Amino acid sequence: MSLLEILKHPDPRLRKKSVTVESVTDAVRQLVDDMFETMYAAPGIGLASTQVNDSRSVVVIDISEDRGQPLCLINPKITDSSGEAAHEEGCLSVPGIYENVTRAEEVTVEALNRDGDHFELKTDGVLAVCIQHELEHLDGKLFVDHLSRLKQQRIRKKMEKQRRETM
Ligand code: GNR
Ligand code: NI
Repeated sequence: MSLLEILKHPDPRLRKKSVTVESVTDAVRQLVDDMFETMYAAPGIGLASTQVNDSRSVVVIDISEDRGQPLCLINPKITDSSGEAAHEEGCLSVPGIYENVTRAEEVTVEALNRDGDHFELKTDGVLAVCIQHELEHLDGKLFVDHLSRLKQQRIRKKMEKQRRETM
Protein backbone atom coordinates (compact mmCIF):
# COMPACT_ATOMS: atom_id res chain seq x y z
CA MET A 1 0.00 0.00 0.00
CA SER A 2 1.18 3.53 -0.58
CA LEU A 3 0.00 7.06 0.01
CA LEU A 4 -0.74 8.94 -3.20
CA GLU A 5 -0.29 12.66 -3.82
CA ILE A 6 -3.57 14.60 -4.05
CA LEU A 7 -3.61 17.23 -6.83
CA LYS A 8 -4.69 20.74 -5.78
CA HIS A 9 -6.90 23.19 -7.70
CA PRO A 10 -6.11 24.87 -10.14
CA ASP A 11 -3.96 21.97 -11.39
CA PRO A 12 -5.07 21.38 -15.02
CA ARG A 13 -4.79 17.60 -14.51
CA LEU A 14 -7.95 17.84 -12.33
CA ARG A 15 -9.80 18.75 -15.57
CA LYS A 16 -9.05 15.47 -17.37
CA LYS A 17 -11.85 12.98 -17.95
CA SER A 18 -11.39 9.44 -16.70
CA VAL A 19 -11.53 6.36 -18.92
CA THR A 20 -13.53 3.17 -18.41
CA VAL A 21 -11.74 0.30 -16.66
CA GLU A 22 -11.83 -2.66 -19.08
CA SER A 23 -11.35 -5.33 -16.44
CA VAL A 24 -10.86 -5.26 -12.68
CA THR A 25 -7.34 -6.67 -12.41
CA ASP A 26 -4.96 -6.83 -9.45
CA ALA A 27 -3.44 -3.58 -10.74
CA VAL A 28 -6.85 -1.87 -10.42
CA ARG A 29 -7.30 -3.35 -6.92
CA GLN A 30 -3.87 -1.91 -6.03
CA LEU A 31 -5.12 1.54 -7.08
CA VAL A 32 -8.32 1.04 -5.04
CA ASP A 33 -6.33 0.07 -1.92
CA ASP A 34 -3.90 2.98 -2.31
CA MET A 35 -6.84 5.36 -2.76
CA PHE A 36 -8.51 4.07 0.45
CA GLU A 37 -5.25 4.52 2.35
CA THR A 38 -4.87 8.05 0.93
CA MET A 39 -8.51 8.98 1.67
CA TYR A 40 -8.36 7.70 5.28
CA ALA A 41 -5.04 9.48 5.89
CA ALA A 42 -6.21 12.80 4.42
CA PRO A 43 -8.77 12.44 6.09
CA GLY A 44 -11.71 12.59 3.68
CA ILE A 45 -15.05 10.87 3.08
CA GLY A 46 -14.37 10.27 -0.61
CA LEU A 47 -11.66 10.29 -3.25
CA ALA A 48 -11.74 10.08 -7.05
CA SER A 49 -8.88 8.73 -9.18
CA THR A 50 -8.61 12.07 -11.00
CA GLN A 51 -7.44 13.63 -7.71
CA VAL A 52 -4.47 11.26 -7.57
CA ASN A 53 -3.64 11.73 -11.27
CA ASP A 54 -4.89 8.35 -12.42
CA SER A 55 -7.18 8.20 -15.46
CA ARG A 56 -8.85 4.88 -14.54
CA SER A 57 -12.46 5.45 -13.47
CA VAL A 58 -12.33 4.65 -9.73
CA VAL A 59 -13.99 6.21 -6.67
CA VAL A 60 -13.61 5.29 -3.00
CA ILE A 61 -15.98 6.50 -0.29
CA ASP A 62 -16.47 5.99 3.45
CA ILE A 63 -18.94 8.32 5.14
CA SER A 64 -19.13 6.24 8.35
CA GLU A 65 -18.12 7.70 11.72
CA ASP A 66 -15.84 4.75 12.55
CA ARG A 67 -14.26 4.62 9.06
CA GLY A 68 -15.29 0.99 8.74
CA GLN A 69 -17.68 1.05 5.76
CA PRO A 70 -15.55 1.27 2.63
CA LEU A 71 -17.45 1.67 -0.65
CA CYS A 72 -15.57 1.18 -3.92
CA LEU A 73 -17.09 2.23 -7.25
CA ILE A 74 -15.40 1.33 -10.53
CA ASN A 75 -16.86 2.82 -13.75
CA PRO A 76 -19.70 4.44 -11.77
CA LYS A 77 -22.69 5.91 -13.61
CA ILE A 78 -25.68 7.73 -12.17
CA THR A 79 -28.72 6.16 -13.80
CA ASP A 80 -31.49 8.01 -11.97
CA SER A 81 -31.86 11.05 -9.74
CA SER A 82 -34.64 13.02 -8.10
CA GLY A 83 -35.28 16.03 -5.93
CA GLU A 84 -32.96 18.87 -4.96
CA ALA A 85 -31.04 19.57 -1.78
CA ALA A 86 -28.32 22.02 -0.76
CA HIS A 87 -25.38 20.77 1.30
CA GLU A 88 -22.12 22.34 2.42
CA GLU A 89 -19.22 20.72 0.55
CA GLY A 90 -15.48 20.69 0.81
CA CYS A 91 -12.82 19.00 -1.32
CA LEU A 92 -9.36 17.61 -0.64
CA SER A 93 -8.27 19.27 -3.90
CA VAL A 94 -9.60 22.67 -2.77
CA PRO A 95 -8.43 22.75 0.87
CA GLY A 96 -9.99 25.22 3.28
CA ILE A 97 -12.99 26.09 1.08
CA TYR A 98 -16.51 25.12 2.19
CA GLU A 99 -19.55 26.24 0.19
CA ASN A 100 -23.15 25.18 -0.34
CA VAL A 101 -23.94 23.28 -3.52
CA THR A 102 -27.41 22.26 -4.72
CA ARG A 103 -27.60 18.75 -6.17
CA ALA A 104 -30.08 15.91 -6.59
CA GLU A 105 -31.43 14.70 -3.25
CA GLU A 106 -31.56 11.04 -4.23
CA VAL A 107 -29.46 9.15 -6.78
CA THR A 108 -29.20 5.65 -8.19
CA VAL A 109 -25.66 4.66 -9.13
CA GLU A 110 -24.41 1.61 -11.02
CA ALA A 111 -20.80 0.46 -10.75
CA LEU A 112 -18.43 -2.47 -10.40
CA ASN A 113 -17.08 -3.36 -6.97
CA ARG A 114 -13.51 -4.38 -6.03
CA ASP A 115 -14.26 -7.94 -7.21
CA GLY A 116 -15.46 -6.68 -10.60
CA ASP A 117 -19.10 -7.49 -9.84
CA HIS A 118 -21.83 -5.15 -11.04
CA PHE A 119 -24.06 -3.53 -8.41
CA GLU A 120 -26.68 -0.81 -8.09
CA LEU A 121 -27.18 1.51 -5.11
CA LYS A 122 -30.03 3.93 -4.47
CA THR A 123 -29.26 6.45 -1.73
CA ASP A 124 -29.77 9.96 -0.38
CA GLY A 125 -28.26 12.25 2.24
CA VAL A 126 -24.49 12.68 2.61
CA LEU A 127 -23.75 9.54 0.56
CA ALA A 128 -25.74 10.89 -2.39
CA VAL A 129 -23.87 14.21 -2.11
CA CYS A 130 -20.52 12.43 -1.99
CA ILE A 131 -21.32 10.16 -4.96
CA GLN A 132 -22.28 13.16 -7.10
CA HIS A 133 -19.17 15.10 -5.98
CA GLU A 134 -16.86 12.16 -6.82
CA LEU A 135 -18.47 11.38 -10.18
CA GLU A 136 -17.96 14.99 -11.20
CA HIS A 137 -14.22 14.60 -10.45
CA LEU A 138 -14.13 11.68 -12.91
CA ASP A 139 -15.59 14.08 -15.48
CA GLY A 140 -12.98 16.78 -14.79
CA LYS A 141 -15.33 18.93 -12.73
CA LEU A 142 -14.93 20.45 -9.25
CA PHE A 143 -17.59 21.54 -6.75
CA VAL A 144 -16.38 25.13 -7.12
CA ASP A 145 -17.64 25.07 -10.73
CA HIS A 146 -21.15 25.35 -9.21
CA LEU A 147 -20.32 28.68 -7.54
CA SER A 148 -20.55 32.24 -8.92
CA ARG A 149 -17.72 33.51 -11.14
CA LEU A 150 -16.77 35.98 -8.40
CA LYS A 151 -16.44 33.22 -5.78
CA GLN A 152 -14.50 31.08 -8.26
CA GLN A 153 -12.05 33.92 -8.89
CA ARG A 154 -11.54 34.47 -5.15
CA ILE A 155 -10.99 30.74 -4.55
CA ARG A 156 -8.49 30.46 -7.42
CA LYS A 157 -6.50 33.43 -6.05
CA LYS A 158 -6.52 31.92 -2.55
CA MET A 159 -5.31 28.56 -3.88
CA GLU A 160 -2.53 30.19 -5.92
CA LYS A 161 -1.42 32.17 -2.82
CA GLN A 162 -1.45 28.99 -0.69
CA ARG A 163 0.68 27.25 -3.32
CA ARG A 164 3.25 30.09 -3.38
CA GLU A 165 3.49 30.04 0.42
CA THR A 166 4.10 26.28 0.63
CA MET A 167 6.70 26.16 -2.15
O1 GNR B 1 -13.81 14.75 2.43
C1 GNR B 1 -14.68 15.27 1.73
N1 GNR B 1 -15.77 15.79 2.32
C2 GNR B 1 -16.90 16.21 1.64
C3 GNR B 1 -17.84 16.95 2.34
C4 GNR B 1 -19.00 17.37 1.72
C5 GNR B 1 -19.21 17.04 0.39
C6 GNR B 1 -18.27 16.33 -0.32
C7 GNR B 1 -17.13 15.90 0.30
S1 GNR B 1 -15.96 14.96 -0.58
C8 GNR B 1 -14.51 15.37 0.27
C9 GNR B 1 -13.34 14.55 -0.24
C10 GNR B 1 -13.10 14.88 -1.69
O2 GNR B 1 -12.58 15.89 -2.07
N2 GNR B 1 -13.54 14.03 -2.57
O3 GNR B 1 -13.42 14.28 -3.87
NI1 NI C 1 -13.38 16.44 -4.05
